[in-house]
Amino acid sequence: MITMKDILREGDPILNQVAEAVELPPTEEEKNTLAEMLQFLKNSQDEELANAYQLRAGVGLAAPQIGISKRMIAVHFQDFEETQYSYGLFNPKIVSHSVALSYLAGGEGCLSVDREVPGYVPRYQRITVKATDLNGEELKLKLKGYAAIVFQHEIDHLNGVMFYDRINSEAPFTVPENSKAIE
Ligand code: SB7
Ligand code: NI
Repeated sequence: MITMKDILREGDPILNQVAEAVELPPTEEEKNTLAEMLQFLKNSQDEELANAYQLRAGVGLAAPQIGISKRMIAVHFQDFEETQYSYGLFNPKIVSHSVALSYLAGGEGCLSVDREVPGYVPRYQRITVKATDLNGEELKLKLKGYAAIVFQHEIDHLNGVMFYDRINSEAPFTVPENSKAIE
C-alpha cells in the first residue's frame, strides 16, 4: 500500500526529470504499480483510511512522485458537474489544446510540496488527451475546466515541471491573458 512516506518531496531530482515512455503492452509490475497509485487516491479520499494512515487527500498522482520515472498517472475525482474521472493511464499525451487559458482561483497544491505556494497557475482551458488505460484500451479524452487542470498538473510531473514553475514569480496573482477563473 502506498502511503505518504513513499511520496518524494520537492528537492528530489527525480521530480525534475523527464519520465520515460512505458513500452506497451505494460508489464504486470507496471500495471500493479499504476493500480496501486489509483488505490492510494481512493484511500486518501476515504475519511477512515486517510485518518488511519495519515494520508493527504489527492485527486491525482504521477509515477515520478513515488520515485518511478515512467509516464504513468492516476486520477480520481469528480468535477463540478459531478462527472466522475477515475483512471490509471500509460503514456498520456496532450494531442490538442485551446488557445484560451484557465486557472484555479484558489491556486494549486501538490502532494510533493509541503507548503502553500500562493498564485495562479495558467493552464489550457480545454485539452484532448490520448492514453492507454489499465485494461489496455486506447482512450481519447476531451477535458475542460477543473478536469483539464488536474490532467495538466499530472502530465507536468512527467515532464519534470512543478505547478509553481508556472506561477508568475514577480506577480503571482496576475490574471493570465485570455483566461477564465475556475471556481
Ligand atoms: C490541484 C491539485 C492537483 C491538481 C490540480 C490542482 C493534484 C494534487 C496532487 N498531486 O500532487 C498530484 O500530482
Ligand atoms: Ni502534484
